[in-house]
Amino acid sequence: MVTAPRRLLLVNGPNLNLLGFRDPAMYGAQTLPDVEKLVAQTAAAHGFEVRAVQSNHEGVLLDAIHAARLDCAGIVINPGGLTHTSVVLRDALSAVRLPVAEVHISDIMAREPFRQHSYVADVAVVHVIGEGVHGYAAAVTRLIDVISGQAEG
Ligand code: CA2
Repeated sequence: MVTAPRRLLLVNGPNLNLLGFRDPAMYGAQTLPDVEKLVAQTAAAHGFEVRAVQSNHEGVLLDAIHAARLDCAGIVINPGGLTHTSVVLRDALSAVRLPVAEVHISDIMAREPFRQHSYVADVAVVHVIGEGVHGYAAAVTRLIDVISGQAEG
């Protein structure tokens, strides 16, 4: 029997390094390190560790996603603006065949029309949208439920 690794990859896309420094009315006051700590603590409560990556460069995100197939059980991702533009990001997530949780801090369905389509949505099994930064914690819990269900099945 092969045991799944108890590790998640957390991916934050372009501009999310600015969390807490700009636009708190839209994205809240917490910083990216706050988000990464919240995700790590939530995962640790379920016995999982987290590898976190944030980049403003699409290729760096693709490389991190590809590497995850070797040692992660699932991916939590807020692709930022790439959500609405990136076929290559979607293809990478699909290719690694890991369960994916898509997170958006804001309610993209209530914003501009160009934000209302996600290229990632149908390759993700968990979607948490518009719950603020706490949505990341909900995504971790729901993703670990999926992973645990797969392990039992
Ligand atoms: O609501 C989300 O989480 C988004 O993924 C955030 C993206 C946006 O393009 C998506 O439509 C929805 C933007 C991330 C930029 O983050 C900033 C944070 C602070 C200040 C400026 C940008």
